[in-house]
Amino acid sequence: MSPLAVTRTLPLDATTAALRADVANGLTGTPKTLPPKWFYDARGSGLFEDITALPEYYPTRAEREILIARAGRIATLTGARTLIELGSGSSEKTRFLLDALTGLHTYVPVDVSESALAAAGEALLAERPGLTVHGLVADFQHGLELPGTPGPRLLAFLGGTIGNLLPAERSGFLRTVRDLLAPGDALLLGTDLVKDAATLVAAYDDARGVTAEFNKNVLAVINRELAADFDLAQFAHRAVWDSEREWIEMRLRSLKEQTVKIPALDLAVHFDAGEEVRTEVSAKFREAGVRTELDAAGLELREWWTDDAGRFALSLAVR
Ligand code: AVJ
Repeated sequence: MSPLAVTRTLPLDATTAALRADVANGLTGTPKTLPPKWFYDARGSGLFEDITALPEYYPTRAEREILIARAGRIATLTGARTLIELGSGSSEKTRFLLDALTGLHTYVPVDVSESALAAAGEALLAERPGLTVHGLVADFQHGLELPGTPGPRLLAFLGGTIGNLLPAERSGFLRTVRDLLAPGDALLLGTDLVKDAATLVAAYDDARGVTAEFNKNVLAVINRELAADFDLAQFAHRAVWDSEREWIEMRLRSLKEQTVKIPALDLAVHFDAGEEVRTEVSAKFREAGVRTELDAAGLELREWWTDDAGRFALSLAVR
């Protein structure tokens, strides 16, 4: 078995520097915000895995249903020799693609979570000893440098994670993707779809409170990395559907007036009672919107597949 290669494009101290900058900017602005990528330390990645099994959180199951139904078609249409997966997480759903892509030479999982990458990479190598696996610990929002791998390449961005980007970030991201693709390469994009508010809110505010724990985990990450003193019990989880912008917002609401110290930033952050920090935007899509956004980035939508219940979509686009 070939060893698992993992490349960190950002050194560890750059990750900490990015966290420091995000926390300093996000908690001194109005309204307060924190970027969702900081949920995913080892505990947060584990909590997200738990979320995907919750009865209320349908996106993972819906996307799996589409992948199972369409993997063969995706393999035929793309003939991919390299699969690049952004935000690969546990790579669980990727199995269906990997099994269908019979000509595959290299798999490049890209994730901010080194723990998730290493575990997934090792498991895959054990199952597919012939496959070259080259993990990248990277933040794909800040430019991607991919290893030279054989084409045609299929770049997969699953789970609906593109919805975590704000509209301006999304268009920048899609342009970056377009620039990474050569003619003949393809993008496989997972998007959660607009649906009734009750279903959406329940998916982000589950009865067992796993999503609440996941949301509060960002405070635990800041406590650990920046020596802050957030009391997680003094913040409440909220999930709000914004019907204008068609996105879910996760927020943390301060349960009392309080001041939190963040010594590593030489910062004291004041919270009014009831003040909210936006910790995640999760945009929901429609076919016309996805087509328009791809088009604006120089990508052409070729296939649009949904699950039977029409909750989630996979798009196949080419340059
Ligand atoms: C994995 C980023 C797509 O936005 O639905 C799950 C993360 N947040 N529950 C999403 C998430 C709250 C998830 N993504």
